[in-house]
Amino acid sequence: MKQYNYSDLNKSDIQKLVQRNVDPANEIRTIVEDVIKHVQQNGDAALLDYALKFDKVELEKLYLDKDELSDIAASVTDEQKAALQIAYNNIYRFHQSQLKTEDKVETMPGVTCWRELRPIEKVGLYIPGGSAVLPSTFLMLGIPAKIAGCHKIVVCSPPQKNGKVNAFIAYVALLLGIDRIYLAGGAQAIAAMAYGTQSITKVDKIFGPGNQFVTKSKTIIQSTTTTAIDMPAGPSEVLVIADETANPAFVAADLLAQAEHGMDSQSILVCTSAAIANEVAAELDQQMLVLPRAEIAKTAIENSYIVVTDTLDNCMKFSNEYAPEHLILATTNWQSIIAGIINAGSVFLGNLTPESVGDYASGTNHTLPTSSYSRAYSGVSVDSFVKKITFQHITPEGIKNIGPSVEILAELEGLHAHKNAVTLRMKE
Ligand code: HSO
Ligand code: ZN
Repeated sequence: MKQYNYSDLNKSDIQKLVQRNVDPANEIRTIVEDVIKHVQQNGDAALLDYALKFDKVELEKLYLDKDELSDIAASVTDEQKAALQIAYNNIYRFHQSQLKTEDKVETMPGVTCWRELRPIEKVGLYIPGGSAVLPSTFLMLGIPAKIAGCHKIVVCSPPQKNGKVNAFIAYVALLLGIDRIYLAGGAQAIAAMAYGTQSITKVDKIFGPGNQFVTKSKTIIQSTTTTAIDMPAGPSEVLVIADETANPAFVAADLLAQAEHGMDSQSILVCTSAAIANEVAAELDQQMLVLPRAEIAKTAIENSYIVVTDTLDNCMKFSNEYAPEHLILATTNWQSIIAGIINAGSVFLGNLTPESVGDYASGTNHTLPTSSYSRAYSGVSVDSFVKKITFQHITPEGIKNIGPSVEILAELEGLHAHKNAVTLRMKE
């Protein structure tokens, strides 16, 4: 792995290091715009065309219903079902706690304001089916959508060559009480959920990760339709902060876990000594040898690096500049540095907390802001599936208290109809 000394880096070096692979991707935009247009104009027929063209399967119909999903899910073993159930329960428990009723606030006597949650009515979940099929992502999106109470949950996932979805995806649909999966993938699935087709309902918000085509499609429909998206998504990434109390084998395993996601993934180590860096690098080379996805991990590691500095404080400074999706604090001193975290999607504390537990089953969501968006975005949660509507109520005492100030404010803005709406009520 490439290695840098923090003390040798000036501001612009750091800026270059923390910059993610920005792909101008105009080529991708052109392809995706064509796909979107085709779906907009031809609906289901376009989706069937693309299933043939991109997924290499001739579909008889565009979806799988409950009975078909049950048949497909039959191959899931009891052991696998039990593990999925534990993940389901923990994710459910943690997300359930996010549903909170807020207090009403009397801002002045007779003037009361509050907020109430309402679910986003129609949501679309995109479950990728590319190089790794991720039923865990289905849990991470489906559970908060259910808890929020979204009325319509449209799920799209690309068909496999046999015209079906993977057994685990089918099983998770049944766990979530979702009775239908649409067999559509890529940019076309996003377009279908944003514009609606004969069989797919137009949704209010689309969630889920995907390849560059899916991501581009999400960013385009966000500005051309009334459908919102969860967040801009890029390749997955982890930053590990380690000191001499870290376990180099654990750290190497965490870096590789991230690297195996994709060749464009990034695994960054920021540590307090060159000795730690060397131990981790040696471990990483060893562990890589036996990984089935070593080819992918190797490329990702080539695009990754180590920064060596002398204090945990400097490690945190670099991490906040990088603004990672996942931050692992591989140190027994994690408690003393938590307060210094400014930018991160999800944080893993201490030597026994690998990112993998959050990816699957601790309860936190793994749909997180990448590409330094953790500076301004939060990961997916129940909040992502609800709107918070504000309410206010004024009593006779309230209009007396607040009316005169509003009259003056309306007057100073020259908006006399506004003023009148208050004046008439004050005369009552
Ligand atoms: N690390 C990925 C999530 C995931 N890992 C799914 C395994 N399966 C993005 O946070
Ligand atoms: Zn992962």
